[in-house]
Amino acid sequence: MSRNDERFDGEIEKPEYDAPAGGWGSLSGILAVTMDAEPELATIATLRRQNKPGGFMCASCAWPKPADHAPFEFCENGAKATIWELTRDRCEPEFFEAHTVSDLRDWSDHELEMTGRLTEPMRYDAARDTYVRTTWEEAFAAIGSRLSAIEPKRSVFYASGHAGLEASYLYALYARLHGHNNLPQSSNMCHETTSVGLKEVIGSSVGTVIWEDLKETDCFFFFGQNPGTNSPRFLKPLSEAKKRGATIVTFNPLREPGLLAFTSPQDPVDMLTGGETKISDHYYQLKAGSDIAALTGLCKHVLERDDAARHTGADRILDTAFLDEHTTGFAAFEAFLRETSWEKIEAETGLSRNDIRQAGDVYAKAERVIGVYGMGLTQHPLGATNISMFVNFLCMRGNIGKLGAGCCPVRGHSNVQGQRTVGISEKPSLIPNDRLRDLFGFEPPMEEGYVVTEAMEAALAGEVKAIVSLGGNLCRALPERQSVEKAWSGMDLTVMISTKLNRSHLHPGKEAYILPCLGRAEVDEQETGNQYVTVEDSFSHIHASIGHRDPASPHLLSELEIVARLAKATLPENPKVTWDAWIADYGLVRDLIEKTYPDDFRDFNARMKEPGGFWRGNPARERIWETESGRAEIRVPEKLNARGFEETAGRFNLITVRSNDQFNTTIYGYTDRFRGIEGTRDVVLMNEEDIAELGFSPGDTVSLVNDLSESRSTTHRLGGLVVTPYDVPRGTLAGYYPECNVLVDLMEGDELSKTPAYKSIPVRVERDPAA
Ligand SMILES: Nc1nc2c(c(=O)[nH]1)N[C@H]1C(S)=C(S)[C@@H](COP(=O)(O)OP(=O)(O)OC[C@H]3O[C@@H](n4cnc5c(=O)[nH]c(N)nc54)[C@H](O)[C@@H]3O)O[C@H]1N2
Ligand SMILES: Nc1nc2c(c(=O)[nH]1)N[C@H]1C(S)=C(S)[C@@H](COP(=O)(O)OP(=O)(O)OC[C@H]3O[C@@H](n4cnc5c(=O)[nH]c(N)nc54)[C@H](O)[C@@H]3O)O[C@H]1N2
Ligand SMILES: [Mo]
Repeated sequence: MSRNDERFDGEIEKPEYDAPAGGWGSLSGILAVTMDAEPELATIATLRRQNKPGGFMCASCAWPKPADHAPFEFCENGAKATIWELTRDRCEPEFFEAHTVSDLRDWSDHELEMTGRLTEPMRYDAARDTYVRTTWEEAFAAIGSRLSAIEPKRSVFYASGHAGLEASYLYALYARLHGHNNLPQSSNMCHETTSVGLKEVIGSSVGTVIWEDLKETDCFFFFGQNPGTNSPRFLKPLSEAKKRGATIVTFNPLREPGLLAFTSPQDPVDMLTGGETKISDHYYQLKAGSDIAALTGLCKHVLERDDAARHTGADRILDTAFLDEHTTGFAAFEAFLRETSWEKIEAETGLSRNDIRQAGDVYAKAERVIGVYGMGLTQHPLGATNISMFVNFLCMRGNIGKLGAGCCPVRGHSNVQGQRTVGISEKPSLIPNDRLRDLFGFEPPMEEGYVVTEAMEAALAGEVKAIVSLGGNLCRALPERQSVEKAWSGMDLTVMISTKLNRSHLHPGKEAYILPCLGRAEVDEQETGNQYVTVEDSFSHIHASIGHRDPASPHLLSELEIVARLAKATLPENPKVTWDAWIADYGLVRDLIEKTYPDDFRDFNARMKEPGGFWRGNPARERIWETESGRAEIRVPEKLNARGFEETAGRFNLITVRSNDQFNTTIYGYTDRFRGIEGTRDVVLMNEEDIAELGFSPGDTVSLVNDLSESRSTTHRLGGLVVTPYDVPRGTLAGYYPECNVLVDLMEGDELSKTPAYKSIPVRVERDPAA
């Protein structure tokens, strides 16, 4: 039996390195961080309030918060994020006195974060190469005067998906009042492929699924999303769906234990008996980047079954009513499916046609299918084509806009989707400029701003002089670390609004500030009392969040106050722009959001505390298609794989993934419990046959070299990686993000949205010289 015939439709075999996701393993995972970061007992009380009405919304991922919540409505990683934020460790001005910035560059990302919460505003002193304590007044005045001296379009205001809707709305307003649309966001590295690609084909830039659908669906298809690690609260509705008979089919090059089995830490019986729910019924390990071909195969099989049904007079397999009434382009797609041979599909995916047919049968039998995807589809040169193919697949049986069905991109940061909703966008065409004009009496800038990779390229070319970063850690998150660090330190001004120390602080511009802010679980006391903030989850539900904890330091300001005071120090006075009143009462900002986006935010202040949040609606869910054609657009893919390079001998496709002991560039520890990797992140996961063919042995130390980077000024190379045998298809390698980012080309990304190709990295493997 070939490896690709491996199925999980009988008894599930547990990978030997794994215990089910959730369960005791997840509790011990939390405990490991707990012991590291020494939380107070009060932290446990805080965890009880997480993701519940009257409490605060998790600062980790954007997975929705249900109305009917469990006693503990958090997961291993949400708990880690909270404990991490509420650490007792402090990174105080005295710390910086003892360490120059150059010295700190030798520290690991983990060590930097472990210094604890930042407590006071800091200014970089170039003469001493260290950050020194400053006052908020000095910081705002200096930053304001520096920014107003730079031509507006030479500044960039980045946001990393954490800050609430109120601060984000004001941040976007600040940029536009200043005169630019340089508002890149973390989704530029993430689901921008969805924002642009999904929008083109169904008219919605966000997913169409909500909680009700999870409860009604018969079947999930997972493409390139890893819930066990990245959205663990998803495992609960998944195992509930399984218990009522739903089927789960997964396409992923790696066998991800979190997609195989789950034990609910909320279920005492499961916990005591070790009872576990099998997650995926079928698991197909396709070659990285071959989803277009796999989806072509699935659609081809559906078409072939429909042909057979027509022949025998049985019920049609295609939802012809949906295709006729709601889509355009199906005829060309049908011709493409007939022309594309199974041989080609097998060669691209490494899967057999029988496997794909088996998955296609599951699809054809299910009445209501939810398609779930994540970074495995978005972070490729043809990421947008991946998504349009995924939509084609769903459309064939009318699986968009009906109960229990739909398209479910799983978003990353807790408010990444919401920040886009309230105006953090580099595209003026997405902004209600007329309303901004009326509300604030100014002429909004119409020149399109930079996405985040373009901003770095422009900085390298000397065209961007200043960056303000509302959260985030671009020096680690972006590709080509070597170039990004250079871009950062070449700027006139770098301003980081942060909770913890990270590498981006260590490449200061000529003038540089660290502005420490409150975390989401902390009290945000203003003139009118403790303030609520709001966030939007992956299902477009808006939730209020309020902190109860004492701030980590009396000097911290909220993100909203920092943004508003920066703006006030930068911009000329405008009677319609009342920063101080907005700082005093965030409810006034919500009124502005409602006036700017009346359809989405009707009765915002009244509705924000609804259990489960309020839904801001989605026309595509009602089968109203806000596309150019007014229909869902079925498109023919131009290629069968999403890679931007040819497969040649010795060239591998490296994908970069997350461990369950990290949140993006924040490294909690060195245990990837699910994948059975302990004590290091410097590994390259390889198929055993590839290891043997290259003449390596497990445990050897190798370098990865970007196979196409020689034509550029710097060769992208990363050494010191330990060869680790893993269940991954031949030709595909996996390594950790962010360590592998030096290997990714800054400007190699999705053709439509420019999302970096973090899952399509052409590399060759070289033996490291003996140490
Ligand atoms: N604990 C934790 N939670 C997080 C984060 C975190 O770092 N840690 N990050 C947050 C953020 S910002 C985001 S965007 C999300 C990301 O969450 P995910 O979308 O799950 O992202 P990844 O872990 O990057 O990759 C997902 C999966 O894609 C698979 N994959 C790689 N290449 C391909 C391919 O070509 N085809 C297919 N079908 N699959 C492929 C990988 O094997 C992996 O299982 O998680 C959020 N939640
Ligand atoms: N190779 C590779 N690279 C990738 C990816 C990949 O899959 N592979 N994924 C990409 C994706 S999906 C994303 S979203 C980006 C992430 O890119 P970013 O969003 O830029 O990075 P984060 O690691 O999430 O940012 C962490 C920092 O945010 C600050 N922070 C934490 N909480 C708060 C808060 O509440 N407020 C404020 N103001 N600051 C806070 C802390 O200082 C912390 O150090 O990385 C991308 N990079
Ligand atoms: Mo993300």
